[in-house]
Amino acid sequence: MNHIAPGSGAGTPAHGGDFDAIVIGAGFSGMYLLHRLRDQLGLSVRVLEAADGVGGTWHWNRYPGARCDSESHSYCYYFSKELLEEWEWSERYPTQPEILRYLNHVADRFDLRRDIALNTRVSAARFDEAANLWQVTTAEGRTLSAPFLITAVGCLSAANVPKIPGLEDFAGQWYHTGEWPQEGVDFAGKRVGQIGTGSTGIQAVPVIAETAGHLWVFQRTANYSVPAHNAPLSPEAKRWIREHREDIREVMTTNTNGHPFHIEDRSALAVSEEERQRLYEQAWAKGGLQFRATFRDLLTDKAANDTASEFLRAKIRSIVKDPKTAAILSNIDHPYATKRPPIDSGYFEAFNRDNVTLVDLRAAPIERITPRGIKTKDAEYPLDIIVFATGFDALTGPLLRIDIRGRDGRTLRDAWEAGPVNYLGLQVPGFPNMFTMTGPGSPSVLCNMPVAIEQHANWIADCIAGMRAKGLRRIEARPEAAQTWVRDVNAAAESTLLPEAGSSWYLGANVPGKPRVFMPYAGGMAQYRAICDEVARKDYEGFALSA
Ligand code: NA7
Repeated sequence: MNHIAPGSGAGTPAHGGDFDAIVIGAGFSGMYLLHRLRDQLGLSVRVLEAADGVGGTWHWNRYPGARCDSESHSYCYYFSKELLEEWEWSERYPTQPEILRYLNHVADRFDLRRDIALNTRVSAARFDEAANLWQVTTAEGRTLSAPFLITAVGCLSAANVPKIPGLEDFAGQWYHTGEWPQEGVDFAGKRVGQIGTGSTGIQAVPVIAETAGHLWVFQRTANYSVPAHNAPLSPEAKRWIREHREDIREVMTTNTNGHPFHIEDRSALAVSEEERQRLYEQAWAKGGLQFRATFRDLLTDKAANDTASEFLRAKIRSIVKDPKTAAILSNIDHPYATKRPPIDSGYFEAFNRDNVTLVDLRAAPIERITPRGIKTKDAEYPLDIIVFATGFDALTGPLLRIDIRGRDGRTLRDAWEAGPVNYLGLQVPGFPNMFTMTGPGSPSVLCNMPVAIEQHANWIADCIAGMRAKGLRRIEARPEAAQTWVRDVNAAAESTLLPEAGSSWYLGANVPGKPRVFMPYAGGMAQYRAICDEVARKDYEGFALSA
């Protein structure tokens, strides 16, 4: 069936375009948008997806140990009571295969597939001002049009493979964790080198170590990690979740980070040393991202943060038996949680295995990749497989790799030359009727993603519905509103310790040449939600609307 042609929507659109809306991406965002716009607003919608299946991030990230760091009962849609009731998660943190099964279930449950064109990569999108239509071109050269274009391309979907000289000559196999082969990779008995110790690398190490002959972990920046304490959900836990859905939703949609827990309203500096250690031990035993919530000022007060950072460094030293390895792993150059804090299942413990060796790239950087393996300043490591757990060109990358052109042919790349400029993280001035889901300038990656996604999709759908009701055809962020918002985004970041992590992908620092701008909105999801609601209530203040 050719899913790309107009078909199953609500009849021929009156505006002359092929569809009422085109959505790029069929992950959590794109699928909910499709349901919201098609089934609740009655629009004709086409979702274009590069992969051969739905799932977005969870389609691509199949690396060993891939698992979500949000707890399963919070990492799902809440828009449908029936969906919530019929799906039961099996573990505290969902594995990639389980999330993918869930998203496929959603696709079937809401009959989404008939409006999703798979294997369809969008290469360009151009706004035709006279026709008031977005012309969207696919990699195969087909063009589709619609008045509304919504990018649901994900925040972490443009893989970052560092340009290390010699990679093309490597005689073994190499893989990026975010573009993992569907058939998997057999590490049994192999000499494996993994570059990168972010959330992904920290998940992958213990699993790769189980079968690899030997694993060398190439660490540039040491990282904190808190145990996930993952386990199957007990029948009692499942029942509790079933019985408290509304309470869980309430917490997730009213707190700063979209997770099902509140940040404790106490300062790390207001309790005794003994009490602080007790609370940290308690949080460590509980595990997970919630560790951050032990005190309210861990991300705003350096002295408070130091207490958590030191506690976590001491934990590394107590777990890792070889003192030299422990020293390199705990020599961390940034305050805890100023980079995205990983959680793990046996990461530091893996360095106690005979077949795992840490390589300190700070002491001896990688010089090149040779046909045999990785050569650092000190030594050459012969390898059969290299795993790049080197992250993503985050937030702006997935948008900028599409040739997006707004009014007067201006490219998004040009508009964002000095860093992303937009209003509420939702619209870029000069790019009318284009909405970005969980892009830069929105809480996105600082929030539990499905919560951020439902808020965005609902706001966008309500906006489009309101426009249609009033006979309005165009909405565009005003440049002055965007300038103010960019200042607000910067001010929100500056009021935290987040910009202190020099190598953070939040700042774009992991991609050479990328403008160093703190990209997500750090003012918290609750505040962001309130701002968006207020803008809508004031007839979309800051946007220009026209017929
Ligand atoms: P991250 O968090 O960006 O981590 C990437 C890791 O790769 C990090 O340790 C980097 O070190 C390292 N890296 C990147 N380029 C190089 C080069 N050239 N040489 C050596 N090491 C390098 O990506 P993840 O995939 O782990 O996590 C992304 C998000 O996915 C995560 O935060 C969750 O939100 C889910 P660096 O720190 O830059 O020195």
